[in-house]
Amino acid sequence: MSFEKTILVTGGAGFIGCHVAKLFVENYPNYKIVNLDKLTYAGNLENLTEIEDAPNYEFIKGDIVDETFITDLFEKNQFDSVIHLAAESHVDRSILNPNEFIFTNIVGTTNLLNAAKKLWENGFEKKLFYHVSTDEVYGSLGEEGHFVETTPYDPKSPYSASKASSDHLVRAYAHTYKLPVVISNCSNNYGPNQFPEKLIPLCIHNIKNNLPLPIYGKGENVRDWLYVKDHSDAIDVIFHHGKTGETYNIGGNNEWTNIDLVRMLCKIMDKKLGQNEGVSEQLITFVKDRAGHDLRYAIDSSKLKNGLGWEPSLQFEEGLEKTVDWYLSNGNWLDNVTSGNYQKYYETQYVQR
Ligand code: NAD
Ligand code: TDX
Repeated sequence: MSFEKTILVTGGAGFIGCHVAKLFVENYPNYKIVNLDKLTYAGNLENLTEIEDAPNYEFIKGDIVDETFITDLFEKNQFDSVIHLAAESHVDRSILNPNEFIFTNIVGTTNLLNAAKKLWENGFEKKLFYHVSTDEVYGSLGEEGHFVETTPYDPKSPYSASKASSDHLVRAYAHTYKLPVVISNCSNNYGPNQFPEKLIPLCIHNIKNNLPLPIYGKGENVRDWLYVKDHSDAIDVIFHHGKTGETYNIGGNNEWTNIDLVRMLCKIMDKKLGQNEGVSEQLITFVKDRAGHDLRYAIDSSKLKNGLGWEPSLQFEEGLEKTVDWYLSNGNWLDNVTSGNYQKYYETQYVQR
């Protein structure tokens, strides 16, 4: 079977990556999608059952930090494009153990850049290295203002510093070697398949199991939330219509303090679990703040909206209900990912506070 393009998706067994992989496999049967993932604690092949037998899909287990493996993989597969999502992605883990973030997010990204540069050395026509990044590279906002694409970088956590570093490397390869790249910086995602270490799925899991809902500090920190399928749609639009060399901010225009968000989630959970309103809220527990906790993120995505016509499609409450429905009807998924080392990680977390 011959394909119009062969695209490497990295981190396609993770939360956002699995939605991107499914979107591309299902919507573009003329593209071959190769999903490369190390299957860390955050990677899960159960996220990909819908496409595992698709004729235009292949999964490869591997580590982007392994330079020789990556160089060989590019030579063997002759990729036309890369959509790079593989990363260590959880801020709290980066505070506990920064080194993994440096290896995967910085060294791993550089290995991919080098392999793409080598493979495409005879011409960059129709080639693209798409780097998926985060709004956290811009640092933390006060009460007012939004991040725009020209906001100076000011990362504050080991995670965001590693992502900022990878963004700089991608831009440096574009500038120095003319590698065709595009970068998007997105706000907080939520939705099906997110590992229950991040705020929303952690609270869903804990309410289900009658466990405390840990709110860092006073719960006044603000995040801008976007449904994961809206993010994958934005990636599709930018991949196909974005201007090479550009950066696009992606956001939900949907700011919530953590405490207000968790209260809304508690109401939805009470309704879905058929219990009296107020039952889940009793689990809210204020705990020691995250070290260096960024106060507020808010994204201005008007460049993407005005230039490429993308907008978020879901209202937050609707998206949260869909998310809760997914977790409640995928109890096995949740049980599987919370077995093994999950409990051990949370014990370490709680001791720290
Ligand atoms: P995730 O942690 O759910 O998934 C990361 C995936 O990368 C996993 O499948 C993991 O196995 C894989 N991986 C990790 N190290 C690897 C390595 N060395 N080699 C190969 N694969 C490896 O992350 P996510 O939330 O889906 O985030 C995906 C990307 O989007 C990341 O680059 C992240 O920085 C970015 N991002 C995330 C958010 C968010 O809210 N989650 C927001 C903006 C940007
Ligand atoms: O138990 C918790 N209690 C709590 O109050 C957890 C896990 C989080 N929080 C707070 C910290 C943040 O202010 O909730 C907010 C959201 O936290 P996370 O879900 O850990 O996300 P955040 O740190 O904002 O980073 C996320 O968005 C940007 C992703 O994890 C990153 O990968 C992405 O780049």
